[in-house]
Amino acid sequence: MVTRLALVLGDQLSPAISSLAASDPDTDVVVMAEVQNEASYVPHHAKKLAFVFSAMRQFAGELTQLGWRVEYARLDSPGNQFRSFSEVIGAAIARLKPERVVVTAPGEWRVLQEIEGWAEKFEIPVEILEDDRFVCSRNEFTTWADGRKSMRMEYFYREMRRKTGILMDGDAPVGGRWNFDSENRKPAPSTFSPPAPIRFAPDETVHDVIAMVNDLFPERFGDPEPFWFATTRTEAEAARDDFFDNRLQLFGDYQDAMAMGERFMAHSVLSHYLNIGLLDPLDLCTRAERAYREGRAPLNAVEGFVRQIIGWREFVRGVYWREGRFYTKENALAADIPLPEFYWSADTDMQCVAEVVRQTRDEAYAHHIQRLMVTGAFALIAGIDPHDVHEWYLAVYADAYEWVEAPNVIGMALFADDGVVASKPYAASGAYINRMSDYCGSCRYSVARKTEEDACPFNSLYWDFLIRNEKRFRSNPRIGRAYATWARMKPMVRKAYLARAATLRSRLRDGTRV
Ligand code: FAD
Ligand code: DLZ
Ligand code: SF4
Repeated sequence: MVTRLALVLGDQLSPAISSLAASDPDTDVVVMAEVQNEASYVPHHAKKLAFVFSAMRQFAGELTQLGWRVEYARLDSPGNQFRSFSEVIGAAIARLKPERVVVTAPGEWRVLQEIEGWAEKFEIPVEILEDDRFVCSRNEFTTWADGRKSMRMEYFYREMRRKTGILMDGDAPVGGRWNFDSENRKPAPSTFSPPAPIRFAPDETVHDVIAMVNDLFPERFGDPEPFWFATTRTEAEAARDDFFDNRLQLFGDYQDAMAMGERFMAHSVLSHYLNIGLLDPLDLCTRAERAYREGRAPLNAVEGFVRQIIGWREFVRGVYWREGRFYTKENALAADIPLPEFYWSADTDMQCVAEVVRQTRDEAYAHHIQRLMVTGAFALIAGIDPHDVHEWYLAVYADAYEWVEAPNVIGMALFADDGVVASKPYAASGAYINRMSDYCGSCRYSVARKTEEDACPFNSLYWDFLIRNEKRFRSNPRIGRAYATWARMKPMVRKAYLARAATLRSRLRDGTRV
C-alpha cells in the first residue's frame, strides 16, 4: 500500500524539500517526470534542457541511494507519452492507488493552477506545501508589503539582514552601512581576466541526456555541447567552493563591468544551481560572510553578493506572487515592436547586443549587467513588446524560471509593471555601455555620434524613449533631470534625435538590419 505520492518537480532537487520532509520512504513513492509541456512552454535553450533533465536524473539517483522509491519517467523511454504533470500524476494515481498526493508549491502560477485542480479532478486529497527553501515566505512578504506606498528592495533587504543575522553586528550592519553598491561599479582594466568557473566533464547520465535533447529538440536555440555545468549536488558544491576561492574577492569591484570575450567576469555563475535546488541560498550567504570575517574577501564584495541573494532574489519572488498571475502580461509603456530576430541570431551591427546574444547562445548564461543594460535596456528604449522579451529571457537562460525571470524582465528591465520593481527605468545611452565595457571599440556604430547613420542606436533611442514617456517620467526624481538636458538642446538637434529614432524603430518593426 502506498500512502503518499510525493511529486518532485524539476526545480525542486533538494533532499530536504517540504514534500519529502512530509513523506516517508517506507510508505511513500516519489514521482519525477520529464514532460513535453515543461520542455516546450517556451523554446528553452538546448543547454538548459540538458541541464534540467541531467540534474533531475542525478537527483532521482541521489534519492534512491537515500532509500526512496522513485518512479521516474524519461522523455525518451518507450511509452512515456506524458505531456503534462496532470497526465503524470493521473497515471501514477491509477497505478499506485495512494491515499494522497503531496507536492511543494511550484515556482509558477501556470503550474500552481494546474496542481490546484487535481483534488477535484482525481478525487484525492492534494497537499501543496510551502517552498521553504526561501528566507521569506509568501505570507511574510505580503505582510511586509501591505500598507507600504511602494515596495523597495533596499528596505526589504534590511529586514532580511535583520532576520537572518547575516552581516550584522548586533542590530547594526557590519561596516556601518547596509549597502556598498557605490563601490561596485568599476570598469574592468584591459588586463582583467579572473579565473573562469570550474568545468565538469559530462558523465554517462549527461551524455544520454545530451543525445536525447539533440534527438527530440534539434531546432532549439543553442547547443547542449560543450556541456560543462555541474549536474550533481557534489559538483554544484565544488562550483560554489571554486567561486569562493577564486572570484568572490573581485566580485564587488567589477560587478557591473563587461568585456569582449570575458563571459563570466568575477560572477558566481551559481544561479542555475540555486534555482534548481542543488545549492542553498542561506548556506551561500553564510559562507560569504565567513570569507569576510576570516579576511578572505572584502566587505564590498561580500555585501554585494549577499544583497543579490537575500535581497534581490527574495524580493523578486515576493513581487512575482504578490502581483498575481497576469503580471507577465503587463505593458505599462504600451511597447509593441515584435522581438527582433537578432535576439536569436546575433545578426546585428550593434556589437554589444551581438556579443551578449552570442554568449547567451553559447553558454545559456549572461551576467546581470549584460541582461539589464544591453539586451534589456535596448528592448526598453526601442519599445519591444514586453511579453516577447519575457518569453525570450525565460527560454534562453539556464537559470530562468518565471518567479525570478518575470520581475527582472517585466519589472526591472522594461518598467512594464509601472514601477513595482524599479524606482526608475534603466534607460541609458551608449555612453553607459562605453563606460562599463570595451564593446564600443569594435562596433560598426560610433558611440560618440548622436544622430548620423553610423551613430550608436542607443543614443537616439534613449532620448526618444524619454520623450515618448515624458508624462510618466518627467517628475521621477531619479531620471527627471534628463528632461532639463533635453530642453537645453537646440531644436534641430532634438528633431534629429527623434527622426533617427523613428528610422531605427521602423527598421526594427519591418526587420531591416540594425
Ligand atoms: P551573481 O552576479 O554571481 O549573483 C549572485 C546570485 O545572486 C545569483 O546567482 C542569483 O541567484 C542572485 N541574483 C543576482 N541578481 C539577482 C536578481 N536581480 N534577481 C534574482 N536573483 C539575483 N536571475 C535568475 O536567477 N533567473 C532569471 O531568469 C533571471 N533573469 C533576469 C533577467 C533580467 C532582464 C535581469 C536584469 C536579471 C535577471 N536575473 C535572473 C538576475 C541576474 O541577472 C542573475 O541571477 C545572474 O546574472 C546570475 O548569474 P550569477 O549566478 O553569476 O550571479
Ligand atoms: C524547466 C523544466 C523543464 C525544461 N522540464 C521539466 C520536466 O520535464 N519536468 C519537471 O518536473 N520540471 C521541468 N522543468 C522545471 C519546471 O518547469 C518547473 O518546476 C515549473 O515551471 C515550476 O517552476
Ligand atoms: Fe553598443 Fe552603441 Fe557601443 Fe555599438 S556603439 S557597442 S551599439 S553601445
